[in-house]
Amino acid sequence: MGFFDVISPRAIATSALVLTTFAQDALAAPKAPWIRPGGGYYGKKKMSNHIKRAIEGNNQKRAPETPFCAESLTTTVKAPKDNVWGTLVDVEIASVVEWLFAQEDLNLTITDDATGWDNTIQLVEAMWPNKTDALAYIDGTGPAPTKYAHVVLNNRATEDAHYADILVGPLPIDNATAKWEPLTYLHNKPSGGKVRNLDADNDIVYSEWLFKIGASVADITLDLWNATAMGLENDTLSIWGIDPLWQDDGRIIRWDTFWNTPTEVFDDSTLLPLGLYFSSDVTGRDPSKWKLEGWLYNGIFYETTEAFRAAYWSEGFVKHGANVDGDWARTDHQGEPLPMDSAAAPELIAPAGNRFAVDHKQNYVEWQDYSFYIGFTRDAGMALYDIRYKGERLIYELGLQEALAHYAGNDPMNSGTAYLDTFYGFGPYTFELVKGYDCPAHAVYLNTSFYVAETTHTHIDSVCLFEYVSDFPIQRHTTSDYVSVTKNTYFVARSISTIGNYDYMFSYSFFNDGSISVEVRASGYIQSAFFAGNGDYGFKIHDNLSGSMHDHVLNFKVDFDILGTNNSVQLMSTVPVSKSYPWSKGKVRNTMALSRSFIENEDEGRFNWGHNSATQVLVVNEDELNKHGELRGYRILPYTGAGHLVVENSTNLANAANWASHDIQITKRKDTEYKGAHAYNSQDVHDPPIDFAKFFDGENLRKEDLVLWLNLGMHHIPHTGDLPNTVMTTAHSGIQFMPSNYFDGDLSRRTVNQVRINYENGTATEIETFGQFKAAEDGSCGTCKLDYTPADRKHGDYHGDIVVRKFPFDPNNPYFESESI
Ligand SMILES: *[C@@H]1O[C@H](CO)[C@@H](O)[C@H](O)[C@H]1NC(C)=O
Ligand SMILES: *[C@@H]1O[C@H](CO)[C@@H](O)[C@H](O)[C@H]1NC(C)=O
Ligand SMILES: *[C@@H]1O[C@H](CO)[C@@H](O)[C@H](O)[C@H]1NC(C)=O
Ligand SMILES: *[C@@H]1O[C@H](CO)[C@@H](O)[C@H](O)[C@H]1NC(C)=O
Ligand SMILES: *[C@@H]1O[C@H](CO)[C@@H](O)[C@H](O)[C@H]1NC(C)=O
Ligand SMILES: *[C@@H]1O[C@H](CO)[C@@H](O)[C@H](O)[C@H]1NC(C)=O
Ligand SMILES: *[C@@H]1O[C@H](CO)[C@@H](O)[C@H](O)[C@H]1NC(C)=O
Ligand SMILES: *[C@@H]1O[C@H](CO)[C@@H](O)[C@H](O)[C@H]1NC(C)=O
Ligand SMILES: *[C@@H]1O[C@H](CO)[C@@H](O)[C@H](O)[C@H]1NC(C)=O
Ligand SMILES: *[C@@H]1O[C@H](CO)[C@@H](O)[C@H](O)[C@H]1NC(C)=O
Ligand SMILES: [Cu+2]
Repeated sequence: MGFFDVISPRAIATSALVLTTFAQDALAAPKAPWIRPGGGYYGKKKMSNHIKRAIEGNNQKRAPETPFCAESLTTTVKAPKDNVWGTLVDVEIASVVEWLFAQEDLNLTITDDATGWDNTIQLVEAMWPNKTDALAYIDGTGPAPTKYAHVVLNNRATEDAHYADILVGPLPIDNATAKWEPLTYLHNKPSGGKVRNLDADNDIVYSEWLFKIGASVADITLDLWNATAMGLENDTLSIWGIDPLWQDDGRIIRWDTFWNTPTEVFDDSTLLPLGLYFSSDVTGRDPSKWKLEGWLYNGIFYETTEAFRAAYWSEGFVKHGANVDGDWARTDHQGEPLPMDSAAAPELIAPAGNRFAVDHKQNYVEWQDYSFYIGFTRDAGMALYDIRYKGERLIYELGLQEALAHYAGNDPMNSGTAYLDTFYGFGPYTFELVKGYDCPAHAVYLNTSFYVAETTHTHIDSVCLFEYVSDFPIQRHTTSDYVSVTKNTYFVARSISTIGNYDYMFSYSFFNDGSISVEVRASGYIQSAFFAGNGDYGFKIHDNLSGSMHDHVLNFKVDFDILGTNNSVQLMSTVPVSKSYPWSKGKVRNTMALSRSFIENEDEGRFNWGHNSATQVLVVNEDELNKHGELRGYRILPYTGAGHLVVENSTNLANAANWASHDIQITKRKDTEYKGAHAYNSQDVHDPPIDFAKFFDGENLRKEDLVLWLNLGMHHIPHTGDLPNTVMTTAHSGIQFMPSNYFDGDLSRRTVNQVRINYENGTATEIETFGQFKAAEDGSCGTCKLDYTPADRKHGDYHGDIVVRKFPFDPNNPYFESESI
């Protein structure tokens, strides 16, 4: 533990007197050639009375006296209602699993004992309530919604292997009343809640297929790379390929390729493609009927292994070099240390402790005037519910629906890759956060958990909640008499999911002006391509390596409730006009004006950000005007770049990701259209369980409960700077929701974390701090000790997953085991 003296706020206030001397010099210096009308810079105006009154008013509303030093704030709170979007508790999961195994008609086998021809339980989690029931409960007019479990069965004891979505309940389980039924209403095709499983034989696909093929060309792989992929201990190649599998003409076709394997702990195999591809028809569940369909090397396709081998060993065959592991692919520190870099770097501290409250049991958060609940699912990870400002709901639900990474290339591997990541699930890969790196060390951390194979895994400290002060003020203004400036303190809820090679960071931020942002950043290893002939699809970024171009598109559901559920979307554009006015002396003036319209129905409900950012997208309540007669609402705008999928009518995806085609899509909210995508859409791309396009059937969107489906994304063309890892500074996309005539003025005036300094003749004559240093002024806590330990000294607490067995239920013997993909 290191104890450092922190200069007292009071001392800061005093030293401001000194500092203004320098400020005055700076102010005296510039002589702008023109003066903007309305600017107070050169006009020695006196402070207006209304500003004075506002300041006096603020002084009267000073917070009650609180000691300034740490650990004085109440950081727990009781949620007003139980979190109806929360997870099931251990005993609930255990009872559901026990009950499921007792149902003979389900014919279930314990996962550990199961072969590829047994039915198993894939998932047990809380079923979300329908919105009307949830609203009745949280708004105080109805009972808590009846609890059910959402269960997914992996039914593989059949030729037609499939996943089955079922509902089990009510909870708590009572043998007399519990039942299961297919969960059909979320699928928008007649499916009985079932989705075919193309992955059913994953337990034998290597032993019975891929390694046999690897062995069949061992002479070639040894000659090319002095290595094999045949299921042996000494293999140093791996084989894997496209996702989703090709699903055309009733056949299921794989394309796979060879990769070098890392020689150290670093996960860089996706940087080591080798440029040899093969295709197989794996239709049906009998590997003896699967068929190798050909080889591709250096742009030449060979229909059989014999043809490929003959060509390979013939004279003049062109062989390319390999991509080989090395320091270039490893993320550890390399190169000359940076100047002064080993000295302690700046760090944000929370000297008074955290200034927000959490109900840890209900995952409910209050920060300043905001409150919300946190939900968590296997498919999409963290989501926020019932986001309120001063008790008034702004958003019912805000959460990720699906994330797509769509590649392209001159080879079938890259051309055929279009990951739909909820198949793998964001929940299971929401790993423990690293304190002081992923989030500030002083953040509040929450656990998340998910079901897998009759256990629940808990990721300790995998969601973080923290307040931060940005490096820029939210407000400022200077005149020749005073300067006024307000800190930009904001609140963040964050989690990170590592899906295979890629790490997605999700940040939901709440600001003092009433705005909210949703941001995604990405890091981790790119999935790269072999360089040969790939110039139109990426940069050459290493010896034999192409940074394979791809689009990331991440869809978020935002169910706004602006002053109730009857909402509309208004478009307001700044447009050029040529117009004459009574005062324009008969001349037409080329100028601009506003043009307004409403999105009337779902036929108009899919569109992109307007040209030149000139169109505002406003979610409004047409029946709620402010006192000036304007519609109260929230504006939706891109924050740091947002985008949709460039590929049109993707051959890989068919109908599996119809949500990716536009920036903004608006539907009438329905219980049957709860999710924009199904986690198993990749299993049946032509006729997926949830085809988003089917949501659009012309329904009215004026004064309705609306859902906005918003895409964040990046057109990612990896360059040398993506080696060894993509960096979050630039792999970044965000969207903002900002109040538009929703509040009477700028809400950030309510923070006392601002200062006004009046000055005259080289001296600060008045320093108004609005009560923020009250305790210090009393002398109760002039200097406070900061309990500060650099985060790096605490990493010994990093755990990985805690696992608790659910069948048989064994809550007292947790163990550690982490899995990644
Ligand atoms: C139940 O599953 C087993 C495999 O676990 C399978 O052999 C059997 O045929 C299945 N029974 C029925 C009725 O489907
Ligand atoms: C419910 O049924 C299961 C299986 O038949 C049994 O093990 C369990 O004890 C029963 N539970 C109750 C509360 O009756
Ligand atoms: C080929 O690999 C083997 C086993 O990994 C190794 O012993 C041998 O040195 C390698 N040969 C060459 C030419 O790199
Ligand atoms: C791997 O081991 C097998 C024996 O298990 C041997 O035949 C083969 O040559 C080895 N391969 C390499 C690349 O060293
Ligand atoms: C997270 O899990 C750990 C280990 O089970 C436990 O000690 C801790 O109390 C949990 N945290 C919360 C906020 O529930
Ligand atoms: C491919 O990589 C090898 C080393 O593995 C190198 O010798 C060769 O020059 C590279 N070829 C190209 C075209 O970059
Ligand atoms: C919402 O609109 C419906 C008719 O479209 C109306 O019946 C209902 O009263 C409205 N709700 C509110 C809160 O205004
Ligand atoms: C999408 O592409 C497929 C195959 O090329 C074609 O059959 C289908 O008509 C296309 N659909 C649209 C909407 O363009
Ligand atoms: C939720 O809504 C769906 C679709 O209308 C309906 O089928 C289902 O029964 C509802 N669930 C509950 C618990 O009422
Ligand atoms: C500032 O200087 C002016 C002119 O010298 C003088 O009239 C005024 O009283 C001074 N103000 C203060 C606060 O000293
Ligand atoms: Cu990328």
